[in-house]
Amino acid sequence: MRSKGISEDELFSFLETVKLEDKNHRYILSSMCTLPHPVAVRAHDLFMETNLGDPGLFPGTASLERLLISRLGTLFHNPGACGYATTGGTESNIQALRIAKTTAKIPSPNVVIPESAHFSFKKACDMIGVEMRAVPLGRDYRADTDRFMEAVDSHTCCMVGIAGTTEYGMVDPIRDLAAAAHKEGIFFHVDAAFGGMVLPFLKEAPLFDFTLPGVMSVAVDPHKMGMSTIPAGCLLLRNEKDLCSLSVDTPYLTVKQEFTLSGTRPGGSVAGAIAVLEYLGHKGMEAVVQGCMKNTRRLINGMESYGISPVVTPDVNVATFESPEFPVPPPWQVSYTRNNHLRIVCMPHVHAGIIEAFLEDIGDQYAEKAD
Ligand code: 0PR
Repeated sequence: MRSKGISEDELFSFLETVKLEDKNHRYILSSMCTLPHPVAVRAHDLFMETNLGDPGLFPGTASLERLLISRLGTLFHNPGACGYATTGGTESNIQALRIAKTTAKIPSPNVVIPESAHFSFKKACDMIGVEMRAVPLGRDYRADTDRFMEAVDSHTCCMVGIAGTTEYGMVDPIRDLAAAAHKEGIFFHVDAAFGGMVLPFLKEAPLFDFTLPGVMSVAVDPHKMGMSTIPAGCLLLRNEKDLCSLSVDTPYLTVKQEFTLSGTRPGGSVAGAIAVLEYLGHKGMEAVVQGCMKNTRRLINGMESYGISPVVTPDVNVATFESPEFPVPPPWQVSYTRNNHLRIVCMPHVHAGIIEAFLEDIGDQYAEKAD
């Protein structure tokens, strides 16, 4: 550490220079995060110092967390759902698996997930000491229910379905998986970290939420399509007793028990998340999400016109393509899936003008290759 501090001017000149090294959002086509909505930034700023880890000190902020859970529970057809704001999909998935393991009380438990599941499930299974069984997908890049059930046995404490896969933007057959889990009496968790803020705003979307009796928990991330500040995830549970199965005693705090993974927890990003929902309402979210889907379709059509085929027709705004024969020119930031497919996420910051600029650059590469 410096023995004597530097001036504020010097400090911020240093910070601004460093920030210039970061990629510009104009060119970021690979991220499931986006520029936060201005009302999220303002709300985050207002609640900057609050700590939901000691909610008795911040009852106002704690009421915003309850409002966020209640709004999302209602959106997912269970106004009575309980839950809390996590740091994101990773924490929500870890906690869902902990709940499943704790409540099942099965010796040598395993968790069955589709191969498309986010790597956070690997971390979760490592941490809680359960066997992870990853089941190969069907040809449509969705979980194959029959194969899935072949991996399930009397030691299975949890089955997982993904509503909006990270790599291909697909929704698993959640209805079938949830029904099978229900029949077997197995805890079923839906990872809707991405799709949870997309599917409710589409005209024809597959069912993925508490409408299905087998669905016991849902992970959804306001810091992805919810345009909040980071970190803002939510874990929702059908039954309060499941969440309470994680409770530990916190004798010297303003509340005597907590079930969260983190201790100190930001109130700022929770305020940011609820601010966006209240400000935009269902209609505003619909406009944002449908705009992203329109841009996804335009991108797919545009790429096809250069002979670059889509791998699938995605259920959410993630487009994947057979790898083109030419490189995607910098400074565009794209990503590649484990199968080496080009992947582009059409987040709200990737607006129509950006898609056109990208397609124009791809068109130039295509023309060069043809020469
Ligand atoms: N579940 C799903 C379906 C996800 O897509 C992700 C993250 C998670 C869980 C984990 O969420 P957290 O990262 O919030 O814990 N999906 C993105 C990914 O891994 C996260 C991301 C976002 C990565 C922005 C890069 C980036 O620039 O691709």
